[in-house]
Amino acid sequence: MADKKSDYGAKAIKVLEGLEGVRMRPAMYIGSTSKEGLHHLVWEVVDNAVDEAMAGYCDKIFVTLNEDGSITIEDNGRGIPVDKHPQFKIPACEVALTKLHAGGKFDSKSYAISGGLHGVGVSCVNALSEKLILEIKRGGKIYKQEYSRGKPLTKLKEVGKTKESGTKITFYPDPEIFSTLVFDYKVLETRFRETTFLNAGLRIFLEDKRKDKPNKKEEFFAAGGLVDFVKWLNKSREPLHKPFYFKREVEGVMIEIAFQYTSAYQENIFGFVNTINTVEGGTHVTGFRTALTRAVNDYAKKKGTLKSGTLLGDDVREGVTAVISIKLANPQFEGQTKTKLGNSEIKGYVDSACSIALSEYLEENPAAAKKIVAKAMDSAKARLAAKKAKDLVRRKNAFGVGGLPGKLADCSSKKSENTELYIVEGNSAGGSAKTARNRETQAILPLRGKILNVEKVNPAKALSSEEIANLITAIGTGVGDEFNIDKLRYNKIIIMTDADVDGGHIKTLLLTFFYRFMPELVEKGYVYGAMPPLFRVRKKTDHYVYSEEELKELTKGVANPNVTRFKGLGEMSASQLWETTMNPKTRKLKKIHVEDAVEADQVFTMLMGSDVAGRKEFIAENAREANLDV
Ligand code: 0RA
Repeated sequence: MADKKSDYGAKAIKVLEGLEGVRMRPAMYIGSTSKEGLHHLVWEVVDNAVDEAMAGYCDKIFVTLNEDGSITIEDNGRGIPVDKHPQFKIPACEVALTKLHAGGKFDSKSYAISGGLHGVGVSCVNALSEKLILEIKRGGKIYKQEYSRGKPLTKLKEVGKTKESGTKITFYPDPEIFSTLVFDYKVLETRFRETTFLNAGLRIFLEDKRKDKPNKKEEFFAAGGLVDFVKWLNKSREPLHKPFYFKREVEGVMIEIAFQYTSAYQENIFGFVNTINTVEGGTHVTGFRTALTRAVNDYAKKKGTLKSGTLLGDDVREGVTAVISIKLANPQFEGQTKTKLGNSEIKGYVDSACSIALSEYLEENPAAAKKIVAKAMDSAKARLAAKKAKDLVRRKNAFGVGGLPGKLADCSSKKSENTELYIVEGNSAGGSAKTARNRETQAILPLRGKILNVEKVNPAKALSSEEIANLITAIGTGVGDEFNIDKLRYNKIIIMTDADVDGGHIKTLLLTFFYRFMPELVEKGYVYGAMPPLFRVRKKTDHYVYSEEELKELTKGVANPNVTRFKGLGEMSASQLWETTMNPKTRKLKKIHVEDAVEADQVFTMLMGSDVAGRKEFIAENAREANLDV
């Protein structure tokens, strides 16, 4: 009797481990049930097609956002096998779609994506779809099968003949599971561009056919793979040489690297493992950094350019844009967002392969090598100057109360959980904000006009600017290698500028500063944009209005609406400013996200760098959102 019971228990657990488990705890499989999780479904299917491309059987993937809100992913690979599965006695494709972890892994594809949240299989997509339609072209025939919430609605049927092969999956994400069902074209676009850069020769076609969205169609294709990737990343920068590229296999690990130095002052290194963007870095990135520092130092010493001392890693990486893409069978992902490669052997593999390739490259390309060394030596000089400037900042600040800038009206609370720093455009608005604020929790730092564009000057110059020094001391964390999040003096940093072009520009300058000098603040969600109202509409009571659409809505059918347009923060009284923009109970704040490091880097370089034409186009395209949505 007891035995029977435990038998039953084991069976029950088996069932729970199936697709029921995926529907019960979707976040465990796809990370979340919000926008990110929704897009994860797409990555799951597309990654399977990309695996097929990596194995050499597929060169086209079509992704279509359909009129009815569903999405179709079609590839010209071999097609998921349809023959009877020996164990389950149903077609192999049905196993792939209904059994957990059975998806895409029949044969041992050496680099199949298998780490972190990825590689949970198409069965998860099926489980979390209200409806899914599978179409396979294989062996001269076309097959079709429909599913709902992971269960087959029909048997796999033969529906026609064909000379082609491939897999087509259309799915409707389940409204019972997801808080949003709307795919974001931009998110898909960014990802697919990246995917084609990482898989030279693969074409991805993206089309938006949805009724309420602008119709769009794009083809992503990079014949030059990683070389095209660094060129694209540098399109708003001034390159110093032709991109370097190499590809080598070490102990079964495919290592592929491209880089190009530019006249910029930042380093931009992007790591990928099995085409997954490793935002937190890892052993592959460390291996490259080590090799680059050593190779440049060795070369500079050998040629007699560097007579004494050593160039630091920071010096050598100034202005470099690099993409490191490795493919391996068993990646171990670590870190807060599971985007850091942990495999310890990889550091050595990448380091030794790179060291040889880099030394060869420098020897064979003396013109490029000379520029790279000169850049690193300039950076070392600037670093020493910056150290002096930082010391100066420290001394300057010693004159303020408690080492804080004189212009800062600090809050009285020392508990950082609920304190806020308002960075305010203009001294007059700063004055109103000081009157309006809650003195206990809200600190005000007024800015005199525009801050320096940190994208266009070297770090030493940026740090010697008084406005920037004030910002750094008020925030408390320090910058660069001295940055320490534990020293952050406020729980929110709020940028409050006028809702006009100048205000937008100041906001972008500030965001550039944060992104380049204190990226962790943006990544961890400490930085916000204040949302001052655009209009006041006087009816029985006063209404504050934050957009043109809202204004239309509110004044619809009113003969002579009483509307005041706020041109700037300075036009509001202290009490209006409090009510509309500063009172935590009634204000609107917009959190600044760094959605994707690659995307953010592009936006910042374009907005703040020297590519004027690109900037104009971007601003025209993105209008008001441009300054907020980065
Ligand atoms: C298992 C085995 C084979 C291909 C696939 C799965 C496959 C899965 C997906 C998912 C989307 N597109 C796909 N394309 C292929 C290889 C079968 C063979 O040996 O012919």
